[in-house]
Amino acid sequence: MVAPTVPLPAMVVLLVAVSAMALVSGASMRGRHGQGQQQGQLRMGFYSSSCPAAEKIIGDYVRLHVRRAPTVAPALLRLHYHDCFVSGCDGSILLNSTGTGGQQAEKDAAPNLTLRGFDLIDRVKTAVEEACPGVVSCADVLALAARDAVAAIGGPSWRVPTGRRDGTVSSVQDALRELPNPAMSFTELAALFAGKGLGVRDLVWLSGAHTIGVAHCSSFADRLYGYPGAGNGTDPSLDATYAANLRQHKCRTPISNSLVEMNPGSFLTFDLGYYRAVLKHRGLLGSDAALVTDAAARADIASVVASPPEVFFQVFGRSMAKLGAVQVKTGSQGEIRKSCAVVNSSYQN
Ligand SMILES: *[C@@H]1O[C@H](CO)[C@@H](O)[C@H](O)[C@H]1NC(C)=O
Ligand SMILES: *[C@@H]1O[C@H](CO)[C@@H](O)[C@H](O)[C@H]1NC(C)=O
Ligand SMILES: *[C@@H]1O[C@H](CO)[C@@H](O)[C@H](O)[C@H]1NC(C)=O
Ligand SMILES: CC(=O)N[C@H]1CO[C@H](CO)[C@@H](O)[C@@H]1O
Repeated sequence: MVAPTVPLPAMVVLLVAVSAMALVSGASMRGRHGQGQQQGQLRMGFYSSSCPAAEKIIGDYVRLHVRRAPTVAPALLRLHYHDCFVSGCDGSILLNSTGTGGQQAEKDAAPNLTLRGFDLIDRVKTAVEEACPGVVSCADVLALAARDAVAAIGGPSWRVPTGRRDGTVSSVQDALRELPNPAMSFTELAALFAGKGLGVRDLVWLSGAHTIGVAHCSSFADRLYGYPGAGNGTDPSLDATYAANLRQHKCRTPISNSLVEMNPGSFLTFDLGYYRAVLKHRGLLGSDAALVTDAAARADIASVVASPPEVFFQVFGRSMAKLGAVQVKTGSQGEIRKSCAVVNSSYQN
């Protein structure tokens, strides 16, 4: 069974629909700065005549697997987010590094080493290829799969207009330059988001994805050990009781590779626990803690925490729709990859 989706008040649904349409045209406007190739537009049901079963094949496959392994949901959400942040939502995160002397792919960038879900996307793509060979892009498969996985654990759903084309380049250097880094300040994060056409509120709401998932100790160990200027080595912006607990139980050494739930106690439930933790200075990553260093962001978070969960679902979904349109390739740009791990010119049967 599909996990129940929370019924949204009619007004909220209307608002989401309106903003999603606005975003689609926003995407095509951004696309016009492209490389002189023919531009298209993302639109709802792009494959409705070329591959009518595509969205159902993807959704059914994802729901089946999320039921068996719910951690697939945070994994796919993170994969889609990383894909969009590095050279746009063009499936480049899915490409393997090429052989000797070849390009080292985004997949192999240090922050990406803990990404999961590649195999699942490859299998979904295979299922879609069986129905309609060479029609549906890997970028769209990933965007739809991430949405369906989050909805399948009872999280929000959002509109995913399709028509993304796949990129042919994946570069570890681009990944290191474009990906947010957990140690960035609020200003640095906001600037990075602005470079992608995303606002400060998108930064705040997309961070809400940390309500599901886990983080390796190594990604926040600098806040627990040897923090610059802190006599006891602990980042003073981290709640002291929580910090002591982490050092004693979860992350006993700075190089510990243990996993810690980013929303302790409900890391597979899309709820307000993450924002409550952040307000109590219990956000794990430096970038989580950074959110409450900005007064407006802190007020936004407090307001969502005080509201019914549907409000978080609505703002999160709206920002996800925006993220999914970042620097997309459309029209005749890019290609429709046959296998998500390799570009068409390297594809071998
Ligand atoms: C570390 O020291 C600071 C003051 O220098 C204090 O505010 C904080 O609570 C201490 N943290 C821990 C984990 O002891
Ligand atoms: C990519 O390769 C597949 C299989 O050969 C083909 O169906 C598809 O049209 C190709 N796409 C592009 C844009 O070259
Ligand atoms: C991509 O890399 C993965 C992991 O190294 C490997 O299992 C897979 O076979 C590769 N896919 C292709 C199409 O080369
Ligand atoms: C664990 C790990 O490999 N961390 C690396 C993540 O990437 C940054 C660069 O963005 C490196 O400095 C870290 O060492």
